[in-house]
Amino acid sequence: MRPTIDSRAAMNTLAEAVSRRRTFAIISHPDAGKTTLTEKLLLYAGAIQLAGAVKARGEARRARSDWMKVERERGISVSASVMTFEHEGNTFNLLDTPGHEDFSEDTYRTLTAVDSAVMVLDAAKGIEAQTRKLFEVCRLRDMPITSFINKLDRDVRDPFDLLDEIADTLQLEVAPMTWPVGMGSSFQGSYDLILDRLVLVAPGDRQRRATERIVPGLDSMEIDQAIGDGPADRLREEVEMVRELCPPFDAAAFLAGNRTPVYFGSALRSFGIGALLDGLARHAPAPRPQQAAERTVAPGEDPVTGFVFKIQANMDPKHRDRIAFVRLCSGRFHRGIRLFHPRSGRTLNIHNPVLFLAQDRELAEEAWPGDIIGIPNHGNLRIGDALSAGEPIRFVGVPSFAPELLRRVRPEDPLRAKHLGRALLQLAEEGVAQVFRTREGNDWIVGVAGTLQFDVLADRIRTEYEVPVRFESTAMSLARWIEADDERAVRDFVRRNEAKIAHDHNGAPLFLAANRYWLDRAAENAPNVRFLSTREQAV
Ligand SMILES: Nc1nc2c(ncn2[C@@H]2O[C@H](COP(=O)(O)OP(=O)(O)OP(=O)(O)O)[C@@H](O)[C@H]2O)c(=O)[nH]1
Ligand SMILES: [Mg+2]
Repeated sequence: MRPTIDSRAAMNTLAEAVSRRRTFAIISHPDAGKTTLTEKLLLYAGAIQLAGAVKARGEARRARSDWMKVERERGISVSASVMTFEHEGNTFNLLDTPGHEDFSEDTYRTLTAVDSAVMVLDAAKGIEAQTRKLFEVCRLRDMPITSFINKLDRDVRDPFDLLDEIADTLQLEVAPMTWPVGMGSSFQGSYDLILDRLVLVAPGDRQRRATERIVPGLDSMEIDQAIGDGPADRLREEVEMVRELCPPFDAAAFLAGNRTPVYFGSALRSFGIGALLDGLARHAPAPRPQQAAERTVAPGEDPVTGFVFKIQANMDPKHRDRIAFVRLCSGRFHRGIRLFHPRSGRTLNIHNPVLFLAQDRELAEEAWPGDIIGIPNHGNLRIGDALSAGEPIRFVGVPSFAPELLRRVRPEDPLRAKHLGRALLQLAEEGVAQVFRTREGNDWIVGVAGTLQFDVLADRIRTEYEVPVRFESTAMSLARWIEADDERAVRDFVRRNEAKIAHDHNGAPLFLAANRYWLDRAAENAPNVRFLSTREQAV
């Protein structure tokens, strides 16, 4: 059938919408400045007028429900947040991730929903442990990385030194896009190596978008007048060196994940944000094809598909709702659409999807591939679930990791045991922690990657479900999902090890072991059974 004019026009809008979208995560070690940068990007794009607005909104929200107590007390992010904003005709979906390793599962899952990442470095510290780990996860996915070297308003390390460190420790080619002039109290701005012009920091209000002063060319005397003879000469020398030593930006090398464009700036002083945002608009990839178990899904396909990569309950205490964060992979999504949910075999009516704007949620009338939408639901959507126009599709790559720490959890008041069970299951579905029920004794065991997760969990169970809890140590320290080609092998293993078997919130069986020795012994005795430390969420 020849396409009609109408369907061709529709194709154009889909293709165009896809080409204008940039969906990226901001990643780094704790405290490098991700949340500050997020806020300044919103400020620069005009999505907010005053920095502090995102935090203020957070504060207002936190004041109502203190489940972000850990966040407030320690000044760290514990959960990824999504922000959608427009800038010069492009739609950006930004995901600010937590840097703390105890919350890294949330970050790993977030990385499955983006097409590229911005890696933030603290210029005084360079590549830190968690940045490196997150980078490795990106590399496994061949994800293009844009680097932002932050905190130039402080006395930091030599920029050449920092570039060397990125290149050496990450085996990544570095292509500086801007070059800083001075640092700390003598930080004056940066030279744009692509547009060949000097951009000067304007002293002014840190909370507003800074007005930048621009001096074109490297040879003009104007530069000497603007920053002084000494710094001007030094800049000319350094720019020459950079051009000799570093490869130029190359789109293909960037998209393959081999070369990173590097920007210098100060999120706190709102400097270097414009160059970064323009760079993302120009070079960061538009929504990429997504891998499903059955096939690869191209963003330009008409039927709508998407997958759930995050669940967050009780975002709005007034509504006690659960929001499934869905990354759209293909097609034009609209409010009221009916989507097939392969895991349950049911069709869902999506009548109140939301978009996450800087200061508010808004009903999503329409959304496109690459967009992140929120679907309020009562627990029928889970992490890893696919949605489609009818195809029984399963997207791959959203992982679950075996926990590092296990504790038994009990309610302070035994009469609240049932409530505790409900709370634990809901929070497990959200991915706040893993929750296991032992076959013998029906104990609740929670598993986490780091102890801070216990704090968040206890806080949320207490404030959102009104069940004060305590954690007790258990004799078990390792949990592994068990699987076999022949279901009977699993059933047989479960029967023989009844006392050491638990089930996760999806009902999948796990083997709990006191230590490595017992795990190895069990594995030797059951050669047909696989003991898995990660598990695909897609079911
Ligand atoms: N001097 C200076 N301080 C900055 C800059 N950017 C951020 N900071 C400060 O660094 C601290 C951490 O900033 P955040 O933006 O919360 O860091 P984060 O990376 O989001 O931290 P996590 O979410 O916990 O991983 C805060 O005190 C910021 O004010 C900067 O450019 N210069
Ligand atoms: Mg943060």
